[in-house]
Amino acid sequence: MSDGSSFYITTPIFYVNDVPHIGHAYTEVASDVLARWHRQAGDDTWFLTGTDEHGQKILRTATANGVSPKEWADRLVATAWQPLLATIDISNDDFIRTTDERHEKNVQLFLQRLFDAGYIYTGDYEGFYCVGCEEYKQPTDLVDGTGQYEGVQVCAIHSKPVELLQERNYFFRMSDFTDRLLDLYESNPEFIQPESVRNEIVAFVRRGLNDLSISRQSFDWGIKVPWDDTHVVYVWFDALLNYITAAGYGSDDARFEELWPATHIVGKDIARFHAVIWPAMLMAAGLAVPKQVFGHGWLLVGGEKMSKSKLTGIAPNQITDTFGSDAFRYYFMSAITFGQDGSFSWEDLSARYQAELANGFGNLASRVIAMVIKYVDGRVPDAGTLTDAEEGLRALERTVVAEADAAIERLAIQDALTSIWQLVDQLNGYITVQEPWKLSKNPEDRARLETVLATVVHGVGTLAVLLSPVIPEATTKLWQALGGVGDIADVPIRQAYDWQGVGRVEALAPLFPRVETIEGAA
Ligand code: ME8
Repeated sequence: MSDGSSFYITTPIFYVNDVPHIGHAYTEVASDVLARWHRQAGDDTWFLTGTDEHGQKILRTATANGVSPKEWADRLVATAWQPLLATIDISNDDFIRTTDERHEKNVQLFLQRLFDAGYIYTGDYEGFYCVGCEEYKQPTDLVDGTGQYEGVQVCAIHSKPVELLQERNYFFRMSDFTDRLLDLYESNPEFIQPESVRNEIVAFVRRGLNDLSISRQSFDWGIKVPWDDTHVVYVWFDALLNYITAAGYGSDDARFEELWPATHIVGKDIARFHAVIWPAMLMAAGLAVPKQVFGHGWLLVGGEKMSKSKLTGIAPNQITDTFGSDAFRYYFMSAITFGQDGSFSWEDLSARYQAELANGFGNLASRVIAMVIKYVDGRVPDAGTLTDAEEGLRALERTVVAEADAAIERLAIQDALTSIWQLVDQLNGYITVQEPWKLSKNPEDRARLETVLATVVHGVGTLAVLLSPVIPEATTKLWQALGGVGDIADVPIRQAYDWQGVGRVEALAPLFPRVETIEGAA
């Protein structure tokens, strides 16, 4: 049943200079799990993702490939970024591209409003710019280059030289918002999460903010500044606005009122843009700041942040082709604490797949269905007299539902899975102790057998409902096999223990079959 809450969640919009890797997919899956959970809880949920298509980085890649930037973006969106969503089973409600008319038009509207309100002025910019980051750099952001860049200063993130910019640009009076931002962080400690990201950003803003250069004149792949078409809007200023242009800002005010503000899920690399520049822009426009900015950690491969430019990139389908999309989703949500860095390895993925999904959950589901078919002809029996063991499992179902929901509320996806897994383990333990295969041999034990089977069917159904946001494909199959009523995604997750079935089960093929070869494994 809906409690009427609205939940608007976003991923970053990704650069289309290259194809997605598992880092991008990680952000998508985490946001998708949160969106699916809230949707299934009956909350008024909207999940937005999309692509960031302007700026020098895209322009240079397109030029190097001999096509226009728009052609390049169209190609990458159609062949890589939209297909990614199907590969990992993302349930987004909208997909925004910064080249959409709904976006471009309303970025101009927003900028014009800031200009009219006196927040924009003309100034001269001189400093360093990293095209990889699409960001102006301070000298303290640079490090000594190595190898082919020995002797020059390079961007600490991309390990590539920065470019000296000298341009006449438009500036946003961001420095005016230093105190208001600090007040926001203090009065709403949840605004930036996790704590480590929050501390870093608060310390950064305490040092004082500079005004922000928000236009570029030396190239034209961008949205034109409305009062001066010799300038295009700085790509980050343009990109951040996607969260409101997609929600109806400037085009459907009633809808915008309903949806905004959003929870932004981003990597910690870009948390500062979202928790400093973005709320300052919104404050200047007289709009509400985001509900929350959560900066998750890095996926590390071989101890380093995985990235295409450092050739450690792994494509999501390298994993899903072998293990399936559910395993991809489960693995990254359970193996890594959301908010901390986590190492990816094929060995770890493979071991967890086998132990947790195949042997733990998958085997439990198969055994339960198979026993109901074998011992009671597929008809789910009614429970008779309950002993402490059954009462304990029923109570655990309720505890786990409450714990998991509370964990999702604080975006602790891993904790939610840890709670849910108590039920997997307890059900497996219960079957071992009750030995239904022995009960089935003795007609006098029939009532007890029925109670045991009713209890495990109930527990497995509750698990299916609770795990549906994380492993939607497997739980849909299990739900059908259990004779669950309706679409599993519509079963109220906060009352998962109250699920309804038609009273018959059907055969179920293994949910997580044995994986013999591990493609891409070292
Ligand atoms: O920054 N581990 O886009 P982007 C975890 N267009 N997550 C990773 C990752 C890794 N190793 N590598 C990338 C941009 N990510 C801008 C955003 S939003 C208004 C504009 C994920 O294509 C993570 O979410 O460089 C990170 O923040 C994002 O990809 C960067 O994507």
